Amino acid sequence: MNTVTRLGGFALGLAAVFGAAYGIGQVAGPAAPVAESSHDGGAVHQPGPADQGEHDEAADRLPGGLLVSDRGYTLEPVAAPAGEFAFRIGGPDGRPMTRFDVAHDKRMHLIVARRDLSGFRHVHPDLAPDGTWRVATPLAGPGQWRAFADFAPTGGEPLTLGVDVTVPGPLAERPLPAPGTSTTVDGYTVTLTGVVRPGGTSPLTLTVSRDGRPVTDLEPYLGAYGHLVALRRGDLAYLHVHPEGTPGDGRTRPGPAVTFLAEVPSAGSYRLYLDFRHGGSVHTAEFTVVAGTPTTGGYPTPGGSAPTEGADHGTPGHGHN
Ligand SMILES: [Cu+2]
Repeated sequence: MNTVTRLGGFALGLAAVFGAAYGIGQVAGPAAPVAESSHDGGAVHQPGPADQGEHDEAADRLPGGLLVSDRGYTLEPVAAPAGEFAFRIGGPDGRPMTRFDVAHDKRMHLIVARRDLSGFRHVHPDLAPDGTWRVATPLAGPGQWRAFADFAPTGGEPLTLGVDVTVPGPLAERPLPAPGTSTTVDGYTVTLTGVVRPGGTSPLTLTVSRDGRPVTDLEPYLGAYGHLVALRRGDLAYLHVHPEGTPGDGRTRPGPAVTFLAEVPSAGSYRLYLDFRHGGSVHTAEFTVVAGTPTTGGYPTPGGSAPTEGADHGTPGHGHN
């Protein structure tokens, strides 16, 4: 397909998707522009109704990122110019949130990945006074994307909301790379040690080397020597992963090893994305790991045919290029 045509369709498609989402937001909540925050400096919003409480209990059992709306907060994509991704976080009072706490050095972490777990990006949007977050679009081409907003609203608990965003165009689903304990990115080799156990917290250590030598001068990134995101295959559950130690605490070394504690809720395949900073740039090393009993049934495997019955992915006839 002609590139210009394809890009044109891409931009129009984005406008259409965001336009639709924006319309829903307008109907569902107060649309009045927020001239001034209604915070009174003291009161903390308490979700009152009993059904809200039950909802919260259910949500507490879920991994992050599966819900577009949780605990009164809603992730709302809004119309944006071509080349930009924009969204708001609707607050418990229905208005866009404008106050967020800093977590991991930022007030907002936006993570995107295609539903096939390819195309991962981790970016930090800018907040406009009206509560709109904007960033150069991290959606790198056509596909079914999941966008995660990871944030801590002032006065509320940290949470991660997720929303689907479709970027129209030729769809080429990529098979999930095979599980492995070593990968290369930008000239770095990163190895993974540790066993991912379902239903608990698993220590994972990632070790960075370059040209066969350990990298011992990693640079702090987001308040740590690495930032790890894990997504579950099948539903893109967004898992909590905490780095062990912080730069400057007197015991945490700037590489070559960085250790994380990953909470893995179930058996299955996960994709790990390690962001680390070295040489003034952020690099992302990716791994596929399997927790518990491998769940290969229903998914296509690289280089081979696999049963596709009952799978969302692997529709017969899909090209894997
Ligand atoms: Cu971030």
